[in-house]
Amino acid sequence: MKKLLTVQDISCVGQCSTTVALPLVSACGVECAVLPPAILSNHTAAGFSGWSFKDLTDEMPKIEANWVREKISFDAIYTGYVCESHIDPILSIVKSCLKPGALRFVDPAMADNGVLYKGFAADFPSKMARLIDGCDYVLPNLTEAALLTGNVPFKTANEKLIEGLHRLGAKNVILTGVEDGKGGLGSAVSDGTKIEYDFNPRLESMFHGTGDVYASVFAGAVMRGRPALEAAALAADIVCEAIRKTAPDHWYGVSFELTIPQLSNAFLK
Ligand code: PXL
Repeated sequence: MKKLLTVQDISCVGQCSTTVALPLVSACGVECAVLPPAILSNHTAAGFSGWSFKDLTDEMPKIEANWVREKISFDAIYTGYVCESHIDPILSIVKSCLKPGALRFVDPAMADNGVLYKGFAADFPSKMARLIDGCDYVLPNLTEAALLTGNVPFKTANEKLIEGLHRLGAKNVILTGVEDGKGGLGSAVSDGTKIEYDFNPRLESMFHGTGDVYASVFAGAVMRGRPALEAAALAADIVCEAIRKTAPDHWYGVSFELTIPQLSNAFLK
């Protein structure tokens, strides 16, 4: 079994970040170790009026030192929602705890719908870019891609965003939220030589946490040997199914839990 380390917060309530990654990566048949660099009472997106935040930056080098002493190493690292103070400790773990040839997945979870999430300074995208340099897969939405590549205000062609992300040092770019002009919504998958697309019919409802579901399934599927476009298509199918299974009055996340049988079935053969 492959062993992946995910580094993103624990939002105790909210169906996002670590509480999504751990079950979904596991459902793919990949061992999922976690390093939460902060614990929040709940996520910071619309609906909640506030949150508690316990930063764990100081713990990160201690955890790393123990892993080094125990000779613990990983086949992949998958980072999600993190803060500026977490970036140097993560880069240190990348150096000390990854096996040769290990994969680096970066979901630059920091913005959506044209704005940075609450709490991030305007220059945060340039800090997040440090994680992208040398990564194997970056999975931004359109807003994150525009902020990372300096292409605001958000009217740039997808191809230019993708080119900018490769220039930041990503080997493969999975750009989400791409439209096909015919009512379809999906992702563009680029390996730097060609761009392929995966589309699904657009679902009208918008839910928080779908980016985390997408990135978790994508990382799990790639670790199980799926080519990037196939992993992207599976991730999108699981997101769509999670949205369909979420009750209309459930407002803070998607019921991804109900897709776990479908996800694990995809890895039976
Ligand atoms: O889903 C991304 C995410 C993760 N963690 C926290 C968040 C968000 C998005 O708002 O607030 C704490």
